[in-house]
Amino acid sequence: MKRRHFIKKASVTGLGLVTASSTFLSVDENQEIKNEIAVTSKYIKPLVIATWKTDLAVETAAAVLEKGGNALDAVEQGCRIEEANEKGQSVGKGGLPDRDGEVTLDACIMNEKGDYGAVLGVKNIKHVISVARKVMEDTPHVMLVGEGAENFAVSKGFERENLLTEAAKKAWKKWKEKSEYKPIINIENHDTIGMLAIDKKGNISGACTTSGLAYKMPGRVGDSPIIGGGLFVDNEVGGASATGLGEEVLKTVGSFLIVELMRQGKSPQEACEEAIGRIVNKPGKDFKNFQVGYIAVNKKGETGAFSIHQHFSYNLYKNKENKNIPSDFYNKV
Ligand code: SD4
Repeated sequence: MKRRHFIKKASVTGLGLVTASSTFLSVDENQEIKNEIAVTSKYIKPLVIATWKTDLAVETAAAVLEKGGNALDAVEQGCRIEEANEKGQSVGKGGLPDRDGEVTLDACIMNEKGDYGAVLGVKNIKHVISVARKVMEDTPHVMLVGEGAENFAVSKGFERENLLTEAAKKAWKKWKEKSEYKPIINIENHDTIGMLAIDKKGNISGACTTSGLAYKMPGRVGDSPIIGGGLFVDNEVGGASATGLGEEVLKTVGSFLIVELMRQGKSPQEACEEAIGRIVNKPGKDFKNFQVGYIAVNKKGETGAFSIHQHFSYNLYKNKENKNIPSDFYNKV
């Protein structure tokens, strides 16, 4: 395959260039491609990137941006789609409950000024991403937890509702027969949405919302609502978001790490790969049974994604096209 032809194919199919290029090309050719990509990385704003197959959420966020809306509104509106989707078992209504059968939600949001708001372990309120935004905008705090967060939401006009759907209850009852707690790669972890957007003015915001790990211990909180863990945005540099086993993301402060690596000059792809490396290269770390996936975008609109195992994917809206793209991954054996 001619090199130019190959570049075209990689971008058309959306294959991770790093996988593709390192499979077929020599080191020098890789460098040439990187240079070429850097030169041709001009894109038409806006841009949206989100974890997993989240076509409608990304389309919704993109529609906000195309109408001239700001990145913060876009990520909030996009995440609300997944929170309302009862089929998604890791976010909002329909999310799988904790060991005791209680659905508890975590969410956070960051704007282009570096402001942050989060809610942790919230029951009975579906649109926790919007509650997180209210924490950011209407309180002097950054995090509210449990009952305090729920009461705050109600005081702001959010309605209480039962988040445990029949399908989720059935799955929980089945799980209770054995009550085995094991994080399962890509099964219980396939819906948490982390979303990053760049609006027409070039400002970046991000949001992340989840019901956390299925059948978690009551009170357990993962990375998703924690600044620098499940999400980090710096409008000068870019943003990153995480999905998967939150404990591993938190121990490496994954999203903050990615943004800082980009600040030091790494591309979003290189930064995501290094952040996964920090997890899998720990001495004695057995990463076979858990998944972590990252997405990132920089100020230039270049994006990256990387996971430990296969089958992580992300949606990217760029140059007016919304595509679901398989992520490159570490564990090739
Ligand atoms: C957590 N990172 O609570 C979340 C789980 C997740 O899709 O990503 N689920 O650890």
